[in-house]
Amino acid sequence: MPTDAVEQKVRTALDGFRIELPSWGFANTGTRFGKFQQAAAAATTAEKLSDAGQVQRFTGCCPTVAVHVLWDFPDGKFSVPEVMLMAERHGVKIGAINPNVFQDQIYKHGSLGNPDPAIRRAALQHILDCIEIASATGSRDISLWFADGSSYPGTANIRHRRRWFEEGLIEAHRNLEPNQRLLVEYKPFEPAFYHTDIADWGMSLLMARNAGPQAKVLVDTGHHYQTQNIEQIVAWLLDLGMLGGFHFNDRRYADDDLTTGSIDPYQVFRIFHEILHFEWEKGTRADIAYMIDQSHNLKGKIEAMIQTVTTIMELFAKAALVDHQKLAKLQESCHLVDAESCLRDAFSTDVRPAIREWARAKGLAEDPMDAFRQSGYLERITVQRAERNKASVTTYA
Ligand code: RM4
Ligand code: MN
Ligand code: MN
Repeated sequence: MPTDAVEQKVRTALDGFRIELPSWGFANTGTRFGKFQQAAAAATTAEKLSDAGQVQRFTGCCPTVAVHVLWDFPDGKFSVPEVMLMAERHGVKIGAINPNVFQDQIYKHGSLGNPDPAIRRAALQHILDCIEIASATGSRDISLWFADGSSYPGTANIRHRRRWFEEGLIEAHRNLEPNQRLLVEYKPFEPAFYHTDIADWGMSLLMARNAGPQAKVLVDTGHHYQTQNIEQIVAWLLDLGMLGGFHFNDRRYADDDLTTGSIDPYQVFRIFHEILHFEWEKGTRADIAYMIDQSHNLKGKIEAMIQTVTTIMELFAKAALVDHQKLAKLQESCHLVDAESCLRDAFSTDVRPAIREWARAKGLAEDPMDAFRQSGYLERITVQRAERNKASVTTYA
């Protein structure tokens, strides 16, 4: 493809591309064996939003930040004005609202799937509070992930729990404003190791369909068994009008929350390809919330996030280079080698010069990582936060 055609396609693709950052991706996290402290990690909502603002400043495509209510809104809905002000100060907006029905002691045996009706009600109440917070922040999506499940055979009534989930989600849906959505995430295991109440995309799909028309499925790329064909799930959900959003990350073994594209960039490309091919075929944009859900225990938080966004932009841009018309014809006539090559040609194209060109035209940094490193921000926050972070060492046991 001639350079100016590549530039043109990349420009159009990136102009309409937005991806949401996770507030929790800037805080100190770890494994179940302990946390490794980073001197520069964010500890407060203000710090998380400030760090997210840096990623937005240098990449230009992350204007919103997903938040976890218990971690980012210490006083629940009363924290909303303050958090919104902080976001504004740092050049970002509040995005998806994530309820937390997995951390409190009452959730030891589940939230909406708990056999105790009082605990089910408490979980539902928290979700309803989050819907209210979403209304106050102007957020469209309430993003639900449940840790519910059981770890030993025979210890839970799987059917009853399914029905309780259905009831809870229907009730949550009833409380949505017309423009809001419930996104239902699935995960095969962890923290439950025998059964998980919403374990795969089919279960999410059924739950979302039962809840109501504003409920959709959220695909976290790390929440699948090995070798599962994620782009097929994406294609099916698109075709059914049920794909609500993504949590991007990469994995090698389980829910590893590694940097997107670090293990298998071709898979991310294939996912974007399914979406862009669908959009080409329908002549309309798919209504999808692209979000990142990563946890960098060893890499510098802000640098890892810039690396992620840059990688995602590249893979999205590559997918935008696919010649859809040509591919559709090749698929129809079953020209297998040429159809596959049509994808591979786009994937093999170096889009980095075109992205630099796009950034220059937008007045953005051509090399976001380098610009961030030159800015002195990291040195500044390291000095400001180091002492405090050292004092908060946590261990596994
Ligand atoms: C879960 C899931 C959720 C995320 C939590 C912290 O594994 O991916 O989306 O909010 O982790
Ligand atoms: Mn997730
Ligand atoms: Mn996860």
